[in-house]
Amino acid sequence: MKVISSDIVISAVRPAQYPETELPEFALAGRSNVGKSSFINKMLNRKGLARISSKPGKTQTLNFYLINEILHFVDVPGYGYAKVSKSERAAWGKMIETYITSREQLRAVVLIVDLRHPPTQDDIMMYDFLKHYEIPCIVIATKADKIPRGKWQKYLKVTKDTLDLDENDQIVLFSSETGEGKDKAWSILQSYM
Ligand SMILES: Nc1nc2c(ncn2[C@@H]2O[C@H](COP(=O)(O)OP(=O)(O)OP(=O)(O)O)[C@@H](O)[C@H]2O)c(=O)[nH]1
Ligand SMILES: [Mg+2]
Repeated sequence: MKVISSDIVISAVRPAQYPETELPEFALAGRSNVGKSSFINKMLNRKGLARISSKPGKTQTLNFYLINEILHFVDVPGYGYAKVSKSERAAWGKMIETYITSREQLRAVVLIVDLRHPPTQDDIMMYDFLKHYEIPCIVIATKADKIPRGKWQKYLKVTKDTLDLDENDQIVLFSSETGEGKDKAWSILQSYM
């Protein structure tokens, strides 16, 4: 997809703040600091649109991005960040659950995992949560630039096996540094629109 326009629409914490449209929507989920915001920027060819940080926990709200006036990406705060209080964690869980289970135009969740490491317990929980609610899931194994090309398939298999990936779910090897996987990711997203 050729991205002509992209802009943040709103940072929301509750449903009343979600944009009132019926445009197809894709939400980004993943561990804190895994590269969700970087994925968005790469897909949109926008360096600083979604805020990136070397510190985990940068994204705190549901950030809606409007693309080409025809779809939304929703950047979601990451999970698994240790320095978060119990009550903050519970509030996060509630916010995500409300969004994922109530948003009708949500076409799929893009689950971002780190290709370098087997998916964590939290990643597995998120994947199983999506399966439970029958939300289509597209797995993006990012930071591929940190692994030699010759080992990609081996690492990809570990990712698939650890998540116990469903045959119907697609997985894309990705890098926000090099743009690897970008075209494939777009064509999968478009197949859900
Ligand atoms: N080498 C490399 N670094 C990456 C890649 N994607 C993200 N990073 C780096 O990983 C760090 C975290 O990236 P973010 O995009 O902010 O991660 P996030 O998942 O949005 O983090 P939170 O908002 O805290 O949940 C930054 O230092 C990025 O530059 C990638 O594909 N390759
Ligand atoms: Mg972020």
